[in-house]
Amino acid sequence: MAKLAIEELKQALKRLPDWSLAPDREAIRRGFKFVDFDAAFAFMARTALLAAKMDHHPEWSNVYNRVDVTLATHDAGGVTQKDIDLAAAMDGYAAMGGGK
Ligand code: H2B
Repeated sequence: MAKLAIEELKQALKRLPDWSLAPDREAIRRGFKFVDFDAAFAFMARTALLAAKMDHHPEWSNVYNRVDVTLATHDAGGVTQKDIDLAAAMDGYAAMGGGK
């Protein structure tokens, strides 16, 4: 899968307003905040099942109710449609779990 050109990426990010371009590398980022650890971890569990199915995996860290996510396609050295699709799915799971 080929990485998106910068203009394509900016276009795609218009539909993902809570995500931004990482300043330091070719990746997109979003921080999620949940009501507590259980909600954050439920979100991570849903995402993990999808990531396994997609064979596409987030870089993320969790501290209590926060989950910080970076998405990039390592094989392509940048952001691909897979990252955009995973970001959109994560937005959906977060909304479902009361995440912001
Ligand atoms: N996840 C992400 N985010 N980027 C990749 O390039 C990638 C991946 N490659 N998950 C996959 C696994 C690849 O290593 C396997 C062999 O399909």
